[in-house]
Amino acid sequence: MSEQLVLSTIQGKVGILTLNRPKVLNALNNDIMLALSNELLALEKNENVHVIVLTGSEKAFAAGADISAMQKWSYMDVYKSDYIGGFWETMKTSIRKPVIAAVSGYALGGGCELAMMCDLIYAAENAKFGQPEIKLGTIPGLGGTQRLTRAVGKAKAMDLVLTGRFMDAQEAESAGLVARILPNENFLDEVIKIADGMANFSSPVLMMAKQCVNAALETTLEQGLAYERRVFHATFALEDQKEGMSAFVEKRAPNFKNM
Ligand code: CO8
Repeated sequence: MSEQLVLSTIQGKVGILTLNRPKVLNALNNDIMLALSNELLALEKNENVHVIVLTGSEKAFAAGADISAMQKWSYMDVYKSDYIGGFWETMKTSIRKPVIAAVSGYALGGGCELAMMCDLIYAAENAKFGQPEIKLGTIPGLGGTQRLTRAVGKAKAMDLVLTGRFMDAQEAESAGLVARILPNENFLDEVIKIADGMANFSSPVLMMAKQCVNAALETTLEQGLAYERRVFHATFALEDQKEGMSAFVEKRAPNFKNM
């Protein structure tokens, strides 16, 4: 039987997807990206899941696109493949629940780009980020020059892309790529604990909050503020807003119904 490329498990209201090509440090190819798309869509449809965590192994989140597969590709092969570009379409249009990248070890090339497609990144102390494509005679092709520049600014993005050097977790956090660093020990459990905290809030409000933060990168400030205000108004149509504010006033824990 062929190995499952992406493992999917559910803990409480958190769906956990684990990239599973450990022998090649989770190098990304068409099959693994397709499997990841399918598993993400399944978790998105599952009403019991409120937050999704995407992770790899202790040694590697993902060490990039599969170089052995790409080695002999012609222009037409690479033009036709666009496998992770297609994956981004799924993330952007179909996945409304928050997706957390839990990065332990290497997140390089397409691996770093995959982590940046998620809504936020938590890094283990041993995490290493980079866009080393320059060493292979090519450039980042899945957002590395764009999302990295937005996350860490032009100077550092230029430095990383032109030298191909790796950035450790500390540097990635101070540069703004990573939301938090967590100890290597029990790293995934700690990320799941944080995800579980989010997952106990109202699911529709989580989705609205994610959508608004993401809009900040796509709009002018005025457009973004107007959009946020409209979505803020919309939360007042939810029972969960009534419940959240009533619970505060009545000094009790809220019981969100996700509606
Ligand atoms: N592709 C294929 N195999 C890989 C990859 C990869 N990206 N990374 C590691 N492997 C394999 C190695 O070949 C090795 O296999 P084997 O045991 O059969 O020799 C195994 O994984 C373990 O790797 P190492 O022995 O090299 O482990 P080390 O601990 O010595 O080194 C590194 C770890 C530093 C991560 C090293 O493996 C490395 O530099 N890897 C390549 C990193 C890289 O260059 N990534 C960028 C790839 S290009 C890319 O991502 C472009 C994205 C755009 C794609 C667009 C598609 C349409």
